[in-house]
Amino acid sequence: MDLGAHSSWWHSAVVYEVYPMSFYDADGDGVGDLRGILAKVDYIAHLGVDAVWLTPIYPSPWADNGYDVADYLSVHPAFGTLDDLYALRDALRARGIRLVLDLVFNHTSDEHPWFQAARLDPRSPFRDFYYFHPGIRGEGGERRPPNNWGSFFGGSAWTWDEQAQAYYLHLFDRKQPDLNWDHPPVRQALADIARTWLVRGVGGFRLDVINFIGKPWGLPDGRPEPGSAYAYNLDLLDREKVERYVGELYRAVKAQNPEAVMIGETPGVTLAEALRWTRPEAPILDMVISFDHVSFDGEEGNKWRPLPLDVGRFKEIWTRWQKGLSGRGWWAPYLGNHDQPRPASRYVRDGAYRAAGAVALHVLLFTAYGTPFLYQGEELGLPNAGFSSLDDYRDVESRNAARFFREAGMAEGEILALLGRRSRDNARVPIPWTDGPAGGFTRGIPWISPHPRAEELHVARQLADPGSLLAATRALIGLRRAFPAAAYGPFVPLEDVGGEAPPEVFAYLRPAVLAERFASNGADVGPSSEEGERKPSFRTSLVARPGTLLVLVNLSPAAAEVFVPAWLAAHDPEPVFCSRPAGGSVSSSGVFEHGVLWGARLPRGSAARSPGFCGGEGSCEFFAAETCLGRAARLGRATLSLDPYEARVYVLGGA
Ligand code: ISL
Repeated sequence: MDLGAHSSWWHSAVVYEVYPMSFYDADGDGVGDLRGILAKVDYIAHLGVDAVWLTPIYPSPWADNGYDVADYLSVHPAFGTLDDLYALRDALRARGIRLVLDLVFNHTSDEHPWFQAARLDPRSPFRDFYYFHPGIRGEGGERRPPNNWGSFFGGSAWTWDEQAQAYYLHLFDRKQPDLNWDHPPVRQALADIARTWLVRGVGGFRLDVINFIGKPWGLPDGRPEPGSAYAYNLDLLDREKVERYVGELYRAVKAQNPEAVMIGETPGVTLAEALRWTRPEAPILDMVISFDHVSFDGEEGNKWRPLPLDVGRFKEIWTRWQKGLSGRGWWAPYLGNHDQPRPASRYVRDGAYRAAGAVALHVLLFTAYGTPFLYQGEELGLPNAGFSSLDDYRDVESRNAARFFREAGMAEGEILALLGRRSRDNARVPIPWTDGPAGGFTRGIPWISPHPRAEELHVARQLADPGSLLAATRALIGLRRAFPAAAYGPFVPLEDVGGEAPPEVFAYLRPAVLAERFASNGADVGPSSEEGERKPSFRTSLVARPGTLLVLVNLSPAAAEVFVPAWLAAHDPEPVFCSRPAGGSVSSSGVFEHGVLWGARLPRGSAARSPGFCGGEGSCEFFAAETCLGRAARLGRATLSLDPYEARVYVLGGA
């Protein structure tokens, strides 16, 4: 599908996030490495993804698993060499997959030569690369940090440095001093680094916490978090600076390679900002990674005060972003990553339905507007690792939090339960490849305990099982390819065209109308008002072109009824994907778990862009679980009932 002037490869892409420490260890030292990823490149290609985002692979003291960079242009020896990275780049490229690197430009490591020089000498040209401050005097004359900002990893965001005889700012760990983007040489140096990587043939960048670079002038106090001395208010950030500085970097990168993608990780970003920052006519980013849908299940957004899962709220947020960005901006939909709990644990309320729930979540992800991001292990449906001992946790955030909770008098069992739900390590344990020791991840001792359910959910087993989540994930990525409306079509909730769905059922259309309008008039596409959406002319335009999708996903452990308006049902929608729980079994770990029955029917020729997707055959009668597809075929009725965690995708107007 042609997006004209605004068309770019990432609009139809799926990105796979690889966390190198935990992907595959080729040299047996217990830490994953680049040659390990290289060894698994066919596995990545087999998923059908278009790009691999590697989290930081640079030299680093690993205070924050590599997000504390000591040298932006080299490779950490534990990961390999620059040549290993080039070999990986080439192997991916040979399979049509681009390599995206993580640029951590809000801060460096305190072991970066810039910071080393800056802290030693107030006259160093690098002093202004950071935020140094003499501090202020408290009421008793004692020295205090210049403001009340807290570090996201605990305590004050300011640390007194004896060598520098000054405080320095770090929004994250004390070993991650923030860079001062107001200082032009900083912006120059960072742009040079990005350009060097472009020359080295990478396909683009994921920009870590890139909106955090907009520190407000004067570094004013913020509103302290309830019950805390510290402020974390992201609304303090200076949006004007973000636009100016990030826009500058964006243009520098695009001037060198317009094909390079710029993905902004932007905690706290609002929908209005996302629209502004990714508008096709004057973007500063190609897409944003937003946080509303991963912060709604903590009290006041605090991850350590988890709330029971409210699927209705999740649906509201997801729908607001999908609908709000449709045709006007671009999003990076995701359900999990290396910072978040596993989606199969977080969004599936009833553990007995984990398998069906994981497929349902992937239907949401791969029929979402934007560029879906899949994090390693999600294709296996791995739940949270949830260690049984606090000593097993490695993450700086988790360890600091555990210390804080212990000091506050929380019982050990409670802390374990909290970390089991929220720790970033839940998603950072090694990928289980086989049922061998350490899940076949390493022949050495893994740097972090392996997944407790490795034996059950490992790759080899799922590769051999056409009914596995891995197979379903591949089919859904293939489906997204076969029906471009899944990527470009506006997101139209069924309610907007006269249908009805209960709060825990996602029901929406992805009409095949957007692409031309996106191309001809990037800023103004999609339905203009809800009233307009109910008009017959709008309805006609929804289904006028072949390839419009109707998606129904029940994300609750109860059966649900969906009302499909008669005019829509009259278009005789044909099921192309369906899934639902099937029977029940007791897993090897003793957990009762429903199996999942799923089926996909993709059009002929859709394998073309996804080598190997249909086992090399031209047609994509891929995996026909006829009972599932046959049952889903009965859409003639206005009201249909969905099983718990059942998901269906229909195509209207012919495939
Ligand atoms: O992990 C989080 C909360 O537990 C997030 O708030 C996280 O800090 C935020 O998403 C920013 O993440 C990125 O920058 C951090 C790094 O620790 C994360 O791994 C990275 O993804 C600092 O570089």
